[in-house]
Amino acid sequence: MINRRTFFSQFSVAAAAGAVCAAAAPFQTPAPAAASDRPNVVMIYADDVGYGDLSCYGAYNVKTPNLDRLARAGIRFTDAHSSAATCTPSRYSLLTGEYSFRLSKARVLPGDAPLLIEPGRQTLASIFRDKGYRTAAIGKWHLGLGNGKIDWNAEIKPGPLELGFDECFLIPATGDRVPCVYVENHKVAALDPADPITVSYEGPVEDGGLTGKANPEKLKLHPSHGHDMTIVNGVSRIGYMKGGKSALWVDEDIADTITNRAAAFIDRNARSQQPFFLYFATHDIHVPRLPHPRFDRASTMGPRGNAIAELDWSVGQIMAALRKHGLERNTMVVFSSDNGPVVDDGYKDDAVAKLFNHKPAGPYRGGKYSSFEAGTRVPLIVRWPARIKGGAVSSALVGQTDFLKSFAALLDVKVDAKSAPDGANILPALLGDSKVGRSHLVEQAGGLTLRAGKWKYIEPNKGAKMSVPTNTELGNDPQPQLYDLAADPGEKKNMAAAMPGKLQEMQTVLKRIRDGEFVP
Ligand code: NG6
Ligand code: CA
Repeated sequence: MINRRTFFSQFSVAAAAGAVCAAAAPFQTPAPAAASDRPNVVMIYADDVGYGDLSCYGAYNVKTPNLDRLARAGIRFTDAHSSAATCTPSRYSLLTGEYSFRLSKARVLPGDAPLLIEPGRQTLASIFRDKGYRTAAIGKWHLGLGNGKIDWNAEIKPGPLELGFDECFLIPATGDRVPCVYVENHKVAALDPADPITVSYEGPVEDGGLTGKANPEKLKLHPSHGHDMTIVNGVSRIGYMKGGKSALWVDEDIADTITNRAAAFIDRNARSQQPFFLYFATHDIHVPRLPHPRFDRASTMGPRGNAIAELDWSVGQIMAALRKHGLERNTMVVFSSDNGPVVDDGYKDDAVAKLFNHKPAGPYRGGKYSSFEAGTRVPLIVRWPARIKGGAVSSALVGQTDFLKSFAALLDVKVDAKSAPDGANILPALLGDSKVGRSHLVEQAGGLTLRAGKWKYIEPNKGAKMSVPTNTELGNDPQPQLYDLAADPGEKKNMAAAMPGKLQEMQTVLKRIRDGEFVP
């Protein structure tokens, strides 16, 4: 380990060298820099991208050259997991290192929910900030804001700034939930005080605008299920709002807006030679899928495929921003997704009809919302040329819940005894030094599932077997399910009856974890 002073001087030398390169020839590859133990870290967290949605994971009908390059220069993980099969709980675990099932409120949140994470708690961001990094959250948040009922026209806090981020520029919840405005630090960006915002999830707001339900003729994108409330930019949303006209986002520009913000954050810190942690949470490829029209022909799959291409473009822009400053080699770039894929998630965007031979979940069963593997098995790519040998594929079992402890290990930060109770330090796996990650991992969808090596146990659950609107096999069954993922990655053969000993072992471990024990 090098000490902090050595690190900062190394950083400065590398950054200064980069700055010179940038002035002379912006895209020249800088001279190799030694790996610092405190690299810049950019975490690109995509939304609803399935295991099979990138070309480096076997996608058809869309190409993801920037992500493929990332994988070629880094490690591509084949058994990486979000903590849950939906967004809010996965993000909760990513930032806190705690399994989301422990907090019953950690479910898909409405757009006016209070902040889920307790301010002052150690988070993925605070460990970087405490180590002298500049930290930013840019893009989708969906972890709630404020203490109670939010007044969108006043200071909105607590939020990311109270959780270890120095700055933020947010989509407060999701693209399909009101309010359809960006929150910058503690305020709605570009809000005209003369046109205040009202938000309601209980019912239409008085004198509110048109809704998808009453005025479908005003829509440019129609809902297939739900999503029939306030119309913003020709798209009906979940929830009701009025006002804030100057602040409303344009869906087609979201990727440009947040990507430019992210690149500007990199620029600013590179210029001031300040190490940084960027949490860049894309809106792509969540619904409503309205990528910029320049991506209209980027895939043959319509908006869902084009949104994947747009996501890939964003990744390319981030990499270009790093390269411009000579920071590409000594920045650790992590790419992953918050849950598995869904094809029809509530808008008639042709995604089902234009799937052709593309398999969003790759070889896995289920998808977003599901206890089957595709619910949480997501792409994970880690690239850091100064430290990681490129072109590797790792089958280590790793969870996003483990990032906090792993980065704390990288930065040599002490994690408080109560923090990140379910996270393991899997840094050696993330850096490719070890082929092994965790031996046990809990995943959350309808109920809980436990992975132990190749074994997967899905606890009995009385929930529906299918989500009809999204056409997803949810993995719920009143009987226990046990699968051998090595022999049966598609979870077709339930071994529970044939292997009562293994079943009981899995049940016992899951109970211990549920009761609060840390089982790595
Ligand atoms: C569902 C929405 C879906 C999506 C999801 C959250 C309907 C009918 N469906 O309730 O469109 O917004 O919530 O997605 O409203 S997530 O990726 O943020 O978890
Ligand atoms: Ca999601």
